[in-house]
Amino acid sequence: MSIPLAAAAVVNETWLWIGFAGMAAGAILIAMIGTSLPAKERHHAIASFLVCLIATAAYFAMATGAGVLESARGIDVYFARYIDWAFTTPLLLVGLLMVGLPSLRGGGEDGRERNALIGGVIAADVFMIVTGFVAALTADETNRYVWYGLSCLGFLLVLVAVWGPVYTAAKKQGGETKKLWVTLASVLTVLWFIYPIVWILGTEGEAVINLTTEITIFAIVDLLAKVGFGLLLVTGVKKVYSKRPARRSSARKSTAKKTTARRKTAR
Ligand code: RET
Repeated sequence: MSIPLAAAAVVNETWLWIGFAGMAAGAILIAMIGTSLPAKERHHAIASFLVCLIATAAYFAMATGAGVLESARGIDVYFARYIDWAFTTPLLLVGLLMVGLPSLRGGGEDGRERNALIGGVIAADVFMIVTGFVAALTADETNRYVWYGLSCLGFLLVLVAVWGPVYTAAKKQGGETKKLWVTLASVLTVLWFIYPIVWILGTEGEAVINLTTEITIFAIVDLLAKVGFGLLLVTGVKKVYSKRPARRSSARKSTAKKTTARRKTAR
């Protein structure tokens, strides 16, 4: 069934404004929950807040027409999405990795390995978004699918890292942390799979679904992947932290020891 053009434009704009309002509400809610998190864990709320803030701006740009361009193929490309995703997807992944990877004290070889893993995941993710954007702009069909394939490769690398070394680390942490990580990683994986599917079925790919359906699905999935995931993360971290027995970190203990020793020698 085809919708009259003017009516479709109204529906598109309405969904973009729903996206805008939902992201803004999510940002406020996450910031409020963030204030009740212990200082050590507050970075989760800050990252999730930023994810929603960036998306609020992207949806505002798309709803007002500033975030869309006409490609060489003559289709509307909502480029604001890709700018949004280039910043928000790494933030979401870092949130997941910060739950799964154990906190390190002292650094050393473990710290280098951990940094390389985080850097690698972010690089593969940004590669996925940038090549996806190039695919959207490419007029030649073969080339477009080459870019799409490259983007899917980036996505695969992200998933391999998440369900490989990060999962192994999360399992080692055990208990509530492991449970929270598995929930977050499963939600993220299922939701993220929807993006390349909608893309290929949508106007940038095979145009099996119309622009209105595409905008509607992206708005709903975006809200779930950003606000829903963010809420799951901050409330989950709050719960896990409140169950953890209070303990002084070994790093702080050793600093305290060094300070006492220094004070003694000074006397
Ligand atoms: C594209 C098209 C090319 C192939 C692939 C894609 C994957 C996109 C993903 C986006 C995730 C966005 C999120 C945003 C909100 O928080 C670029 C659509 C693989 C996975 C989670």
